[in-house]
Amino acid sequence: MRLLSFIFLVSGFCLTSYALADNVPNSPTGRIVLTVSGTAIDAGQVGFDMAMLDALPQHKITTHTPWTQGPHTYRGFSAVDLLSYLGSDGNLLQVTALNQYMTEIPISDFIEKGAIFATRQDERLINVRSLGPIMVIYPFDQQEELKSEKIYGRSIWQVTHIKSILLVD
Ligand SMILES: Nc1nc2c(c(=O)[nH]1)N[C@H]1C(S)=C(S)[C@@H](COP(=O)(O)O)O[C@H]1N2
Ligand SMILES: [Mo]
Repeated sequence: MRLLSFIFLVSGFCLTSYALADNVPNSPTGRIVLTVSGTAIDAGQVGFDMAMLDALPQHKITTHTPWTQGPHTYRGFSAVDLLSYLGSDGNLLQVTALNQYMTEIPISDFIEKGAIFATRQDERLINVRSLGPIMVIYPFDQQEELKSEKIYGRSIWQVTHIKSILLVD
């Protein structure tokens, strides 16, 4: 009986992840806004247009940030879903911006600290002038301890490339 429920659980999980991957278009048709490379990504580098990023599960954060006026509602995807779609087993991201600024973000920030890659601000696409098209947002208003230089340094905007790395200790 216990084995049977285990099998149900596992097959349920597989179906869910398959459905998720199946949901995301295989290749971009629009402008590529993000490239992703790294551990266990056989294709080398994968390009994403906005439609592909929108097909990942969406998460919302309403918060102030040190770089924007007033509270805004940010919507976007989690690194966890991005890596699971790509089949990458990385636990650390090297994230690069348009201005070549680079920062490292542990995957645990997307699970424990609730960080997201935001592609919308108040349901609108974010243009480069407004620090888009993709910015890393933490729920600063919800967790005081996020207001630190360490987390500000990880709050990268104008994101263009993500490299997934598997750190083993
Ligand atoms: N695209 C991009 N994001 C970035 C940076 C940058 O130079 N470019 N600087 C980072 C650092 S080191 C900090 S502390 C915060 C705040 O940067 P600011 O002091 O220029 O506002 O943004 C982070 N995000
Ligand atoms: Mo910084």
